Amino acid sequence: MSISKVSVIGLGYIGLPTAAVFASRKIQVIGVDVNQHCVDTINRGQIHIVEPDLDMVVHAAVTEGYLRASTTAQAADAFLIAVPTPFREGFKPDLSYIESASKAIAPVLKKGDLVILESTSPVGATEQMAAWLAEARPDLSFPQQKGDASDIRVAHCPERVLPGHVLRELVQNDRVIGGMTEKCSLAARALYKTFVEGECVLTNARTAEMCKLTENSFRDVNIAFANELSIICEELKVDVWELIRLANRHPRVNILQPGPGVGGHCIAVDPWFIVDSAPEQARLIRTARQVNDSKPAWVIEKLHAAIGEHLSKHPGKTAQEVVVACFGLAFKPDIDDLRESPALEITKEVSKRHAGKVVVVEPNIHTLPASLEATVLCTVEEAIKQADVLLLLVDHKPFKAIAPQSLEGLQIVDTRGIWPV
Ligand code: SAJ
Repeated sequence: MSISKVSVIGLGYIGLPTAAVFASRKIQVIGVDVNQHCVDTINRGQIHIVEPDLDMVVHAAVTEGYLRASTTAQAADAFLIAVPTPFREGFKPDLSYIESASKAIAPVLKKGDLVILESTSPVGATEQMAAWLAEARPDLSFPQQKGDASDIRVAHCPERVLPGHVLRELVQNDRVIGGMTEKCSLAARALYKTFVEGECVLTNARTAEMCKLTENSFRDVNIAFANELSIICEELKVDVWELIRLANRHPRVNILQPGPGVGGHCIAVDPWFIVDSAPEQARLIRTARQVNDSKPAWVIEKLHAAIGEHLSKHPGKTAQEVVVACFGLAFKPDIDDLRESPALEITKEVSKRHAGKVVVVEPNIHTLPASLEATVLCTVEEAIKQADVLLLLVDHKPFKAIAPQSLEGLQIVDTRGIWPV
């Protein structure tokens, strides 16, 4: 099949970089998004999200005429759906964005087109998408009806890029491609091979869906192991950071790092899709989610204990006079992304509960979110100068560079193990 025009539906953290990379290979790309502001921004050659170097690639793609954004679907040879798949009440996956995207592209589909679902999805979502498309276009045939002889090819190809390294990983990572039939897989591979330097490995749609969920659940379970160790070590008075360093010297042990909880839009969400599909069987995966989700409350308890300890060393002082400094709001180090961040949740809770002043250090942002209006954004130096109790939540580079002697005498809760305690 020859692909001269690609349409990417959903211009967020995955869709926009993908659209831009196709365009950088001189393929005509139409990006579609329901958000008018995002469409206008892209058509001006600018971006509405934060990702290193993406602004340059989008700017070049738009000025050279290869990338154009629109709020309505238009005809193309291949459609990539990269819309969100959040969960609703009870951790049930919400496929409504995929349904809307399917209904939006259905009218412009023509014989020979390829439709790829890139959104992280529960097992069976690609088949469901194909069913929605078939319902809207009874004049065309789909793989579930005609197998390899279908008019439309359908595949699932999950994204696996790490925020902050998206442009490099999009090109270099291996891709798992799960077609509804073999011809679907081959068509999708031909498309990705226009820019993917990694291997494109073929499988079926259900395995590809499960593969993506498995990767993120694997990480979640391993982080939960580290988080559980940190809670056990606190009870046993063992330094968990030293413990993990030592255990990792074993050639077949590689424990991840404990933290204040798991944030981001993927690792804290995707395992629930497995739990929802197999609630009886997914015991370990569910428990890992619960362990990681319970970590912020444990950190807040530790902070209260530290405030209590400070007060016991300073008789006559009241909690109102204790200044707490929270270091870091982002969901992981050296990025400015605060969405789904346990550090942000903890800081909000501290600012609500603590009677005294709360200051915040987050070197990657210039203004605090509205939910933290009761706190003050300040520099590392200002925070150390005025605070009595420091709460380290994110291991940003500038925090690792703080000289240990400047922390002497301060009460510290370090959820990342970077400061001497
Ligand atoms: N975290 C820890 N301890 C660790 C590692 C991570 O507490 O040892 C925490 C981080 O602080 C953060 C959260 O986990 O709050 C998630 O961060 P991350 O760097 O592990 O992952 P994400 O969410 O940025 O990206 C993940 C990646 N998946 C895997 O590494 C298996 C990425 O490749 C996926 O493409 C992405 O999810 C996604 O979109 O699904």
